[in-house]
Amino acid sequence: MPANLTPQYLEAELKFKQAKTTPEKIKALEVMMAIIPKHKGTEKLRGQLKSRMAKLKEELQKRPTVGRAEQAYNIKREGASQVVLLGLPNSGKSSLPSQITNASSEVGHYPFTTQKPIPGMMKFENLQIQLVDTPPIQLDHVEPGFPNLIRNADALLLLVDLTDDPVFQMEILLEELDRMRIKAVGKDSMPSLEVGWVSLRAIFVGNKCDAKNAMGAYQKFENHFKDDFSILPISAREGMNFEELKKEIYQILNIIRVYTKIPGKEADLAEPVILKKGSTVEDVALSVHKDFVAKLRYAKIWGSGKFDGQMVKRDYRVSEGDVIELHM
Ligand SMILES: Nc1nc2c(ncn2[C@@H]2O[C@H](COP(=O)(O)OP(=O)(O)OP(=O)(O)O)[C@@H](O)[C@H]2O)c(=O)[nH]1
Ligand SMILES: [Mg+2]
Repeated sequence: MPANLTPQYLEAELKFKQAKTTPEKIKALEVMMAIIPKHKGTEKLRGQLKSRMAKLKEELQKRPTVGRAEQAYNIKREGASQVVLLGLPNSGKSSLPSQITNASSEVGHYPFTTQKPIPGMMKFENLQIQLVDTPPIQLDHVEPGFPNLIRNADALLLLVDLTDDPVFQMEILLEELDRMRIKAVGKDSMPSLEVGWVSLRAIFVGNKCDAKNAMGAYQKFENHFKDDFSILPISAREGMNFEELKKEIYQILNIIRVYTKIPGKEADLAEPVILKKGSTVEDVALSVHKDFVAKLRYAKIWGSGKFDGQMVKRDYRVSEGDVIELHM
């Protein structure tokens, strides 16, 4: 008997194949299991999905044993996204989170002040974004666990000191990332890479723009990289350009915020549902409750629809700011 899989199922399967982490895979598999047509022709496949799920859950339990140094690099994700801050010694990495997050990293006028990554939460409008301060990137040494922390980030802030040849600093950073098989990319380009490589969106930040001659150095730095990357001067110490920086961070994360409402009630605009750009009504349902996906019949939408309260199907792509009423 043919399996007769629906387009929704095939789409869910594609998401499963694209999932990078075990929790992401589990989430995608849950959707597949919920929406797979339940008839004789899919019996075998349903069995396979079940055992795959069991294996994934086992994998999640069986955390590999890691050394203490490596453990320090295992930063629990919190908030809408995780952004990792990278730079050479003394570039001012720790000065930034001390000012724009709830965490405080030690700031020192000497290099190698920061010895392990320190997460903090940065508020942007109605969102909390995690910013992770890190020990400096070194030329000849990488702490175990550091490459993984970077690879798993949603985006990077590459920070250079404008008082000390910023173009050269950035070239070193990019080279070190290359050695970890990480490709920093700008807003638009997501190149296809060889197996084992990851590409991560990055913002180039020139710090210490308050210092003498820093803006001259910034001009050169900007001219050198502006075709490919978003670039911004800041002063972590004096608090210059923080609002622009936060906006740039949100832009590069490739996420959207939508809001759900119950019929007859207003949406709570303080509680966004955070989704990847390109997500559908079905993804909205999944993020509210996994059982909703199978039961979902249609949604009504305010915002990107042709008119307020337009009825849309589960594969409708939602946009930033949409208000969505799910109907079961
Ligand atoms: N003028 C100026 N100095 C800054 C600025 N940001 C940081 N500094 C100074 O740069 C030095 C290093 O700052 P940190 O924030 O500790 O730098 P870091 O990159 O975390 O250093 P490591 O942890 O050692 O890698 C300190 O003396 C800071 O006061 C800035 O915006 N302007
Ligand atoms: Mg530091």
